[in-house]
Amino acid sequence: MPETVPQRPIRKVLIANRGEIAVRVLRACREMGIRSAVIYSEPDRLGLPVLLADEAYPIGPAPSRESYLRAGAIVELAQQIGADAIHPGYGFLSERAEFARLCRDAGVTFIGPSPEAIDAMGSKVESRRLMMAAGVPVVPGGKDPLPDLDAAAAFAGQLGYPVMLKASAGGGGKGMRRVDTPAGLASAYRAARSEAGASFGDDSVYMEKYIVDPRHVEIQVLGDLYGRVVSLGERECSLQRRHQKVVEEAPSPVVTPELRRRMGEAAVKAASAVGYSNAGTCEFLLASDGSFYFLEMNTRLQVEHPVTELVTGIDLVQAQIRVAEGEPLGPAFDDVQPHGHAVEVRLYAEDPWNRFTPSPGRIERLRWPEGPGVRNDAGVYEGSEVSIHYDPMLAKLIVWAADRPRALQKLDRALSELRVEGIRTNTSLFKALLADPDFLAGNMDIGMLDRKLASGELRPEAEEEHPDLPLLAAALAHYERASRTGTPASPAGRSRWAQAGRCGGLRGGSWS
Ligand code: MV4
Repeated sequence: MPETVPQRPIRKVLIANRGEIAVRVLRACREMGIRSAVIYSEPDRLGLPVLLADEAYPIGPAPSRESYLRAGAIVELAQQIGADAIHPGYGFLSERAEFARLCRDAGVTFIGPSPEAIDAMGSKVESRRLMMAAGVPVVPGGKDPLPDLDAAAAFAGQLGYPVMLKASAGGGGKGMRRVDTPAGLASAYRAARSEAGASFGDDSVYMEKYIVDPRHVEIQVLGDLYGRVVSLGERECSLQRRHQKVVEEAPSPVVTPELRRRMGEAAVKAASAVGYSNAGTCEFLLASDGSFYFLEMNTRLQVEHPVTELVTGIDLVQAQIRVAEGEPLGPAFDDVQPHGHAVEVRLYAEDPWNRFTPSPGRIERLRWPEGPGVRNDAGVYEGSEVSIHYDPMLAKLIVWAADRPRALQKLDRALSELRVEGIRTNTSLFKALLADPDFLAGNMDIGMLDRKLASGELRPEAEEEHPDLPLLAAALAHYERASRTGTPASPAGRSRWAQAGRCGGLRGGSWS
């Protein structure tokens, strides 16, 4: 029986975020009959969340510090407008224990884990220690920060090279150094300490065995307020560029039902060890021999949550709201297994062939992919200004099909429908990946994308076919026929390209 006092009913949610995730959350609210309110910064005043939410409140100028990170002002706003809960989305305030604590103190439900759980998973050495005690496999290595270089050398000798130095306080790759030989240790040790100090205000580092060419596989968990935690299966997230995920999929091409069960069990143990509730993700390194190691837990909803939604049929945002309201996880969450295959690509306003330079500006024309099995979680629309102030992710394109080859075909088809004019996007990188034999075979590791980008093997040929060539040809054929006969071409054209040429190309647009 539930022991915790039920939370207040959630009738209105304040969404403390922007872009596609604010839209994602307000959609869940509307489907549940819950009012949604968003905050917005000055450059976001015409953003999609403002257009779609029930209520919208200005929160400050462009810099996040003066807008989306104003924890106190956001909680006060929630109280003023009578919001029962705050959804933090991802990034911004989503993993700040102080913010969750402010919400709690103000009597506003934080749609996420407790501040204690966020804190427990926030420190690398702390969470490692907790996980070891709970019997969750972690990468072989130290329990404590290294006191000095001599201790580092001794410990590396024990572990065997290569080793990895990591910031005790941090995560996400800051203050991290790979060391291959004793000769490289001193400089790596100094560099890791100084980077850790600059990034986290704590320059202590610890050491792990370096895992060579692993995959990044993460497990989605969900916990209720009564101590029940379930696994919703894995996501394969190995395709990353400099720690930025580019493509994610579920299930992983290499995870068997048996491995899924063991990784799920480890993730549930990890979450349970810190009294976790709400949605969270346990990141693992999966080595080529099938061994896996807990890395860290992300105590928030993640960008790539839709692939899990598509293979489980569970609406994660609705589930977050329900458990935050005090609803126990029901039988629908017993032994959830993936069905079919989902792939997500992150569409960015950036030039993948020019050092991924951001490409801000106005989206002059936009045609989204549609049709069977295609989901588009976008934060922009035709006419939107993509500002330099925030992450340049425009949308997430997610496809579902019965199996991986069909999902990749569907992604290819969806990308062929996508047109964005006015800014550059990374679409051609996805096209290149869809022609890559390793990606098609599901052979990937965390370094694969960076290696392929460095070698230039993904770069498309200069004389690659222009997607609108058929349209241009149709327009040309139309003019030629018109000039031969002296009359406009017949409206009943044989080819759909010719029709398209008449309908769009001849009016001055390059595509329709
Ligand atoms: C590692 C590792 C290999 N061995 N630890 C990168 C970010 C941080 N979350 C942990 N990271 C890694 N830790 C050991 N002992 C390789 C990485 C790593 C990585 C991990 C997940 C996803 C992408 C990555 C890219 C480079 C390195």
